[in-house]
Amino acid sequence: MIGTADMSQPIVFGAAYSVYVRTVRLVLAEKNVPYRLVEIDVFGEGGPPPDYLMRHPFGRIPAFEHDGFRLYETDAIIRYIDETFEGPSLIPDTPKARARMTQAMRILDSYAYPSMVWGVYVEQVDAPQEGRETDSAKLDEAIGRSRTCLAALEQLMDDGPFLVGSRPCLADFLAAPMFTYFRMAPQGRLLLGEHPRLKSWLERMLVRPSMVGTRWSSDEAGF
Ligand SMILES: N[C@@H](CCC(=O)N[C@@H](CS)C(=O)NCC(=O)O)C(=O)O
Repeated sequence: MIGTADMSQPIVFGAAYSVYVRTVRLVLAEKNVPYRLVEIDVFGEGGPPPDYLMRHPFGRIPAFEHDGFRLYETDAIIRYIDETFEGPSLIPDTPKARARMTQAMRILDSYAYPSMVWGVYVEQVDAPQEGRETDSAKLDEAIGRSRTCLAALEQLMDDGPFLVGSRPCLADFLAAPMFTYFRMAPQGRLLLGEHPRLKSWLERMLVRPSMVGTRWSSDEAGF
């Protein structure tokens, strides 16, 4: 849900194509919080607009503001949203499940994002579209690392149906945008096919209204 001018509404700074911006928007949508999206393109010529660095000194997206409170780093933003707004909690109830969620989120940030998005999707899909040759050594290495990520996440998932137990949590909304990119790459789709529990998890995630409402590419629809 993207609202119009209400000053108490949270503002998300970023671009719809961004994995991490989408995570913040998913969490807002799941909590049913109206927000404004202010377009910032960090990949445009010249990089992020200079005044954006006041919001995010590292020049990444997203940045966030609510009631004059400014924040960056997706993990901090989504935990703040979960605790501040009403709606279903997206943090598990028990210490063990919370630890598992944090573990999954660190795996996603540290290992899955670089290999599944930058290594597999960007090398196999973006590079040829941009007239650049795929770096096959980089792609091969990323495929190996992606395999490890998939195996680790599927192992944590246990019986599911979500990444940490029976209801969706922050880890699901961090993972879904990354997996959506991964699945758009032929190698990603192939690898996902070897992990049926993660594959059905993604299929369930893709039809959630929050995912449909933040879809940015027609390529992500269809199985
Ligand atoms: N640690 C940051 C990562 C955010 C991030 O890497 N965003 C990407 C877009 S999905 C970005 O801004 N990339 C710009 C760049 O690498 O220069 C967070 O959790 O918010």
